[in-house]
Amino acid sequence: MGGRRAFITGVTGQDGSYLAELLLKKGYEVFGLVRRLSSPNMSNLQTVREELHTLDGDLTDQSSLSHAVKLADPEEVYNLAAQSFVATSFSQPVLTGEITGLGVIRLLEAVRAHNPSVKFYQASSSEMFGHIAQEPQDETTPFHPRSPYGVAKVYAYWACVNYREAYGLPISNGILFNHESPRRGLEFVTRKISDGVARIALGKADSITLGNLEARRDWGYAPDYVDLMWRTLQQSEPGDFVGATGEAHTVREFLQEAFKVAGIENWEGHVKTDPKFNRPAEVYALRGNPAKAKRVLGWEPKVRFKELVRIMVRADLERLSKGQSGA
Ligand code: NAP
Ligand code: G4F
Repeated sequence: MGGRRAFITGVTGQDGSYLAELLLKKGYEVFGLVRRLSSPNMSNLQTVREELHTLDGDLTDQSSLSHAVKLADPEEVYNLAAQSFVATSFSQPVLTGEITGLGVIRLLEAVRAHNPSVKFYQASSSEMFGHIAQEPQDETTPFHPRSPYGVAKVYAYWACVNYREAYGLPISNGILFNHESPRRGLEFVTRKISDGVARIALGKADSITLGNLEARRDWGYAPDYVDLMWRTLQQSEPGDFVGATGEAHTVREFLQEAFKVAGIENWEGHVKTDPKFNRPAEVYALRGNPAKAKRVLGWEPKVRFKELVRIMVRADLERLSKGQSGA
């Protein structure tokens, strides 16, 4: 008690849970927004349950956000909540716009009314680059989103820039490239692969079915990226920062490496493809240039591709061999 106060939306998600751990270790008092679900989803918060203050609320409900911000009375706000799965944004585009786009304006309004000096971090995304205009992408690369999710993130990004310019609020965007971990949702491709490969290795499944194996991503490790978020809000001036490894690999390469970690040869026989996993518009390749984050924030990702794959496959092997089926 008595340390700096931070408020995290999306605290039950991958990044929110790692960020809560990081801030608690730094001595912050941490408040996390949790929405009501029919089955509570607190599995990522096992390490912080005792210390974390949870507050009820939802990014689609203005009054709950205003109330939560007032109760938390934070110096730093990290807006990580979103409908974050690109494929679902095609089947639920309006909901995605409500949460991932308009939800940000609702939270900005709650913060502006409560205390305009609060430092605000927005979880912007490399999905905004979409149909890429240059390689690698940095803070100056134009946006061309390819999904309702990407469109909503562009709206949210510009809302943050606009509130910074219009009202002088200390708002920053982290434009983060894909980052993964054993806490990644099972529907995202890296976790679908690490979970699938572990099941095959343990004799619980025979194959994995995927979409586009040639898609290329700049994959990093989530705990490295929450450190970037914190560093961003320690600056005296707000700004926008790309977080990336600078290295890109295909889904096929991720598969190859994951089967290697599990000691399985002839991996192609265990992989099927189904066009139902293809997207109406695909982001074929993303690779970031994190030079500004390195120069200004002193940030560099520690975990690289092969180690990331090893961490994820080993974690799923361990979880499944203990007979735990959930994430
Ligand atoms: P995630 O695991 O999907 O977590 C999303 C969080 O948002 C969950 O806590 C979820 O709560 C919450 N949420 C969803 N709808 C909500 C609503 N209506 N009201 C309040 N909370 C709501 O995502 P992540 O990977 O940690 O990513 C964190 C943020 O960074 C997201 O904004 C994502 O779009 C962005 N981002 C992620 C990456 C990446 O590679 N991971 C890269 C760039 C940007 P429930 O648990 O209740 O569902
Ligand atoms: O793992 P993905 O679903 O992640 P995606 O679409 O890159 O989005 C993630 O990263 C963004 C940052 O750029 C975040 F903003 C966003 O919130 C999310 O965290 O898919 C990665 C690639 C895609 O090209 C997809 O088409 O993998 C390809 N893929 C191939 N087969 C598949 C599959 N993706 C999924 N989810 N499932 C498949 O079976």
